[in-house]
Amino acid sequence: MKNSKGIEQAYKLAQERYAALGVDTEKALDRLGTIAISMHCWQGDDVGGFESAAGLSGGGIMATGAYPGKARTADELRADVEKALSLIPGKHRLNLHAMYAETGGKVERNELEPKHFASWVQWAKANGLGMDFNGTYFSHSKAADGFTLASADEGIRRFWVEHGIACRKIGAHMGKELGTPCVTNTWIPDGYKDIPVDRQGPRTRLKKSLDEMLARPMNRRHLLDAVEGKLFGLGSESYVVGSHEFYLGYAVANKVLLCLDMGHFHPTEVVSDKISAVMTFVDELLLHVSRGVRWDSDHVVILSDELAALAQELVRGNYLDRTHIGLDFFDASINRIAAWVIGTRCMIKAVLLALLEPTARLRQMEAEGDLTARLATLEELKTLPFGAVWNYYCTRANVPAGDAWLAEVKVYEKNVLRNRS
Ligand code: RNT
Ligand code: ZN
Repeated sequence: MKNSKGIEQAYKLAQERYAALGVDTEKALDRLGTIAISMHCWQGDDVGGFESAAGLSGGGIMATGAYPGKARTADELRADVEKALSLIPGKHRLNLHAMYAETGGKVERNELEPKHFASWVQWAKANGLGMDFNGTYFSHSKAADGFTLASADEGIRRFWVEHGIACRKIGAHMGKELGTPCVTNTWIPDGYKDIPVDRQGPRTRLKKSLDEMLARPMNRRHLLDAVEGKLFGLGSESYVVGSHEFYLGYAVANKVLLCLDMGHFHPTEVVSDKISAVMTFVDELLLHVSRGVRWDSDHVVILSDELAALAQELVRGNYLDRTHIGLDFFDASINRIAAWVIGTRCMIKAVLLALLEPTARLRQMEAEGDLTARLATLEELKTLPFGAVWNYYCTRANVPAGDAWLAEVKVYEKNVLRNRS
């Protein structure tokens, strides 16, 4: 897709097709340019972090695959993120985990401070990126028995509460420094592999821990707190303390953000259907855009029907301004930078598709009871020249259109990634 004249001609034709349906493509592209996607750092090193050479261990999440070239240091990870972002249209954000601290020696997680993220913040500033943040409640000796904030061991529970408090200070610092609120998310692995007798105790303790963590009010211009539930994980198949119902209740009662991860529900449940329900009761939402495949909740995001439906809900319900779109997947079996580029570009494509929908027209059909026309129109929309608009958007944003980004990733692989052992 090098021919920019061809891209422009194709766009003009597409623009006319959409205009005939009452859709202003220019308006859609301008709006699209304002939507920031929070790209997760952990795709770049298989959720390893830089605390130890061993990387990910325990916590019910697992990256599979052995593709060469993963980032081994923060500098390498930043370089890889920069490469990926250079191939993605628009201005976005970086989502960091606490285990990516640069401490220059052992610092316990409950003692982390903003200064341990100074290089990240400085780099984000230089690259014009906002940042989001996450406590890391896994891959740690104090999480070895599968319990953290819900632990019955008071010393362990306290340690993780302190970690949570530290993370909120770090998040607030990032938000203040970067001039955009830092969504600081809490996901914990706590649960049982087999059927528990006491389902109530751990949940009571989790509530207490969250209350302690969140006790100190913070400036919402700097920090937004989010909580993320899950149906099950590896090693927590029978019982997860922080279930969806638990956190939905917690978020509503405490006015924090709810995080919905697309891979965290029963396979027949869809997050797209939950948005309008949840948004009736919470002010703001964090999404972890992911793709569940059988037991895995974290495959690379593709332009699936569900991704399109998710974006449609955000646009149709006018929820974009109340939603923080974050990505959460990790695949170690393919080029990790390509994984970022594919997933992030697909998320943006889904939003564009939704912005190009003649929603008012469809709503009218529905309101008039013409459900035949509704179905017919929705199906016809699928073959409109969306690709021409997308390519034009990429060209306009000075990033490769079509599949031209892949050649750049291959060059980077040859020149940079291959030299990492
Ligand atoms: C795990 C959660 C969580 C993590 C990241 C690394 O099931 O989805 O969001 O994937 O924090
Ligand atoms: Zn998640």
